[in-house]
Amino acid sequence: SPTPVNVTVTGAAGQIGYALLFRIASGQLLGPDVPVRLRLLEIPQGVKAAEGTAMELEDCAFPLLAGIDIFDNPTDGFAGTNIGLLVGARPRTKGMERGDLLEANGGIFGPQGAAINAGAADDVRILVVGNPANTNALIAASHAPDVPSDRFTAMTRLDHNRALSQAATKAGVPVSQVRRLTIWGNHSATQYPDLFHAEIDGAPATALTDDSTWLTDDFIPTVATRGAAIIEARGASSAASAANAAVDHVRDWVHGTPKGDWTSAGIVSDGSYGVPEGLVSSFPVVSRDGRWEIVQGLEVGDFSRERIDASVKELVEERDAVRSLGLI
Ligand code: NAX
Repeated sequence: SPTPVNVTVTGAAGQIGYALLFRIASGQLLGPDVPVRLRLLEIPQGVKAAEGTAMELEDCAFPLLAGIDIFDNPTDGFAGTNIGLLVGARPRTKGMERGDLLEANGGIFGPQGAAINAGAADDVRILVVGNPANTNALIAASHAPDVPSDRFTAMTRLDHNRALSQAATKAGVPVSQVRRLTIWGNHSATQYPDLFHAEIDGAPATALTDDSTWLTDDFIPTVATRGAAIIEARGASSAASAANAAVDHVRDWVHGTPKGDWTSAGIVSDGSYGVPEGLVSSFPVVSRDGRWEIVQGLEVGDFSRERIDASVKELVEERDAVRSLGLI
């Protein structure tokens, strides 16, 4: 039987972790023929709850689950890891300034990047979910000089899926008929969900883009502030949908994106579309042979340019802030 793939999940005892681990263990991340060995990484206070989750995972008797180990330090948590889902992060609490938030997360993602550099498998792939996801990915990558930077990604797939769903509802079609939309920039309220290259049932989505009032006043803010709307309604932040997006991201990264379509992911910029090289920004991407590639040659009109630039400006500010804090 094939060698199990080592999957490390940080923040394993949190709510996204709870929604994510069962999907990984059931085979939805890597496919029905690939056994997985889970490595749960928590802070010491989270270990007991992670043990409870591990008991439930055992109780599912998943045929593909080859083992579960629980760690409270990144060195052990990332030893031999092939896929790392970096979910645990320091949330923004009341009265916390952005600098404090970036610094607290630098204290998490710097050491995790160093542990990945020191001990992860040669083929390691990292998805950062914990916020601020783009800049946390940048911090982790900068502490892993021996790992190619294209192995560090940040999750904007939930934003992408939210946008697909909103567009499908507006067009009155099943979500499967909406293709080629893009999330640009930062996973934050400045993100830009772009419908100008989108297709509905194989044709340009002009019915949507021509409705500039809907685009500007409804679609873009609905997608960009969906996380807050979920908190308002549910009394807790997105968890199952975030876990689902993480599964989508890694599955596509490993197995490829469907022909004729693309998706969105936060990846290290090569300078495409005027996004400064080295920033972790969301782009339209396809996955081929296990690597993300930015979709090239898309025309970017003034409406889109302005919004991409605004989100990228925020990424530059976050990068400059973590640089001046000595975190990268
Ligand atoms: P929870 O607070 O439920 O769980 C976080 C878990 O991480 C806790 O169990 C905590 O003990 C653990 N943790 C904290 N520091 C750690 C460290 N250094 N090492 C290992 N574990 C650590 O949060 P949850 O709702 O699961 O959300 C997790 C993160 O995802 C948050 O940062 C959140 O903002 C972010 N999100 C990102 C999304 C995205 O689209 N990129 C969407 C969903 C979500 O908001």
